[in-house]
Amino acid sequence: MSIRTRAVAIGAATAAALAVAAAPALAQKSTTVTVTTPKSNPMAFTGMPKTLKAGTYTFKYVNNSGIPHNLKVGSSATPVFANGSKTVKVTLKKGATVAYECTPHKTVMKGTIKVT
Ligand SMILES: [Cu+2]
Repeated sequence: MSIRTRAVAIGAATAAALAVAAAPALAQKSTTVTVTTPKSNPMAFTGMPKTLKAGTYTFKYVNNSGIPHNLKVGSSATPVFANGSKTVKVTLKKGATVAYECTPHKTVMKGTIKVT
Protein backbone atom coordinates (compact mmCIF):
# COMPACT_ATOMS: atom_id res chain seq x y z
CA MET A 1 0.00 0.00 0.00
CA SER A 2 1.40 3.41 -0.93
CA ILE A 3 1.43 6.27 1.54
CA ARG A 4 -1.32 7.97 -0.46
CA THR A 5 -3.80 5.04 -0.44
CA ARG A 6 -3.12 4.41 3.26
CA ALA A 7 -4.11 8.01 4.09
CA VAL A 8 -7.37 7.64 2.14
CA ALA A 9 -8.13 4.34 3.91
CA ILE A 10 -7.57 5.92 7.35
CA GLY A 11 -9.76 8.87 6.40
CA ALA A 12 -12.60 6.56 5.37
CA ALA A 13 -12.26 4.52 8.56
CA THR A 14 -12.45 7.69 10.69
CA ALA A 15 -15.55 8.89 8.84
CA ALA A 16 -17.22 5.51 9.39
CA ALA A 17 -16.36 5.58 13.11
CA LEU A 18 -17.86 9.07 13.45
CA ALA A 19 -21.05 7.99 11.68
CA VAL A 20 -21.44 5.02 14.04
CA ALA A 21 -20.79 7.20 17.09
CA ALA A 22 -23.33 9.85 16.04
CA ALA A 23 -26.27 7.54 15.29
CA PRO A 24 -27.00 6.24 18.84
CA ALA A 25 -26.92 9.78 20.26
CA LEU A 26 -29.79 10.74 17.94
CA ALA A 27 -31.73 7.52 18.62
CA GLN A 28 -31.47 7.97 22.40
CA LYS A 29 -32.67 11.57 22.51
CA SER A 30 -35.19 11.79 25.31
CA THR A 31 -36.75 14.25 27.73
CA THR A 32 -36.27 13.64 31.44
CA VAL A 33 -39.32 13.67 33.72
CA THR A 34 -38.52 13.61 37.44
CA VAL A 35 -40.99 11.82 39.71
CA THR A 36 -40.46 11.88 43.48
CA THR A 37 -41.70 10.07 46.56
CA PRO A 38 -41.04 12.59 49.32
CA LYS A 39 -40.27 11.59 52.90
CA SER A 40 -43.30 13.65 53.98
CA ASN A 41 -45.65 11.68 51.68
CA PRO A 42 -43.98 8.26 51.56
CA MET A 43 -46.72 6.36 49.67
CA ALA A 44 -47.21 8.75 46.76
CA PHE A 45 -45.68 9.88 43.49
CA THR A 46 -45.29 13.62 42.99
CA GLY A 47 -44.39 15.38 39.76
CA MET A 48 -45.85 12.91 37.27
CA PRO A 49 -47.53 14.84 34.42
CA LYS A 50 -51.14 13.92 33.58
CA THR A 51 -50.44 14.39 29.87
CA LEU A 52 -47.28 14.12 27.76
CA LYS A 53 -46.58 14.53 24.08
CA ALA A 54 -45.68 11.36 22.18
CA GLY A 55 -41.97 10.60 22.31
CA THR A 56 -39.22 8.93 24.29
CA TYR A 57 -38.84 9.89 27.94
CA THR A 58 -36.40 9.09 30.69
CA PHE A 59 -38.39 8.93 33.91
CA LYS A 60 -36.07 9.70 36.82
CA TYR A 61 -37.61 8.28 39.97
CA VAL A 62 -36.32 9.86 43.18
CA ASN A 63 -37.33 7.90 46.28
CA ASN A 64 -36.69 9.83 49.49
CA SER A 65 -39.11 7.78 51.63
CA GLY A 66 -36.92 5.00 52.99
CA ILE A 67 -39.68 2.58 51.90
CA PRO A 68 -38.90 0.18 49.03
CA HIS A 69 -40.71 1.37 45.89
CA ASN A 70 -40.26 1.29 42.16
CA LEU A 71 -41.72 3.21 39.22
CA LYS A 72 -43.26 1.15 36.46
CA VAL A 73 -44.42 3.07 33.37
CA GLY A 74 -46.24 0.91 30.85
CA SER A 75 -44.30 -2.36 30.85
CA SER A 76 -40.92 -0.91 31.89
CA ALA A 77 -39.86 -0.48 35.51
CA THR A 78 -36.99 0.62 37.69
CA PRO A 79 -35.78 -1.90 40.27
CA VAL A 80 -37.38 -1.65 43.73
CA PHE A 81 -35.22 0.55 46.00
CA ALA A 82 -35.67 2.41 49.27
CA ASN A 83 -33.55 5.55 48.85
CA GLY A 84 -31.87 7.36 45.99
CA SER A 85 -32.83 7.55 42.33
CA LYS A 86 -33.07 5.32 39.29
CA THR A 87 -34.26 5.84 35.73
CA VAL A 88 -36.49 4.03 33.30
CA LYS A 89 -36.73 4.94 29.63
CA VAL A 90 -40.08 4.63 27.88
CA THR A 91 -41.40 5.49 24.43
CA LEU A 92 -44.96 6.84 24.60
CA LYS A 93 -47.18 6.50 21.55
CA LYS A 94 -49.67 9.14 20.48
CA GLY A 95 -53.23 8.44 21.60
CA ALA A 96 -52.25 5.93 24.31
CA THR A 97 -53.26 6.08 27.95
CA VAL A 98 -50.24 4.70 29.79
CA ALA A 99 -50.57 3.33 33.31
CA TYR A 100 -47.87 3.83 35.92
CA GLU A 101 -47.54 2.30 39.36
CA CYS A 102 -45.27 1.17 42.14
CA THR A 103 -45.33 -2.62 41.76
CA PRO A 104 -45.32 -3.46 45.52
CA HIS A 105 -48.03 -0.84 46.28
CA LYS A 106 -50.03 -0.76 43.06
CA THR A 107 -53.37 -0.43 44.83
CA VAL A 108 -52.44 3.04 46.14
CA MET A 109 -49.42 4.27 44.13
CA LYS A 110 -50.80 4.43 40.60
CA GLY A 111 -52.05 6.69 37.85
CA THR A 112 -52.26 7.22 34.13
CA ILE A 113 -50.61 9.49 31.57
CA LYS A 114 -52.52 10.59 28.48
CA VAL A 115 -50.27 10.77 25.42
CA THR A 116 -51.16 13.51 22.96
CU1 LIG B 1 -44.23 1.35 46.65
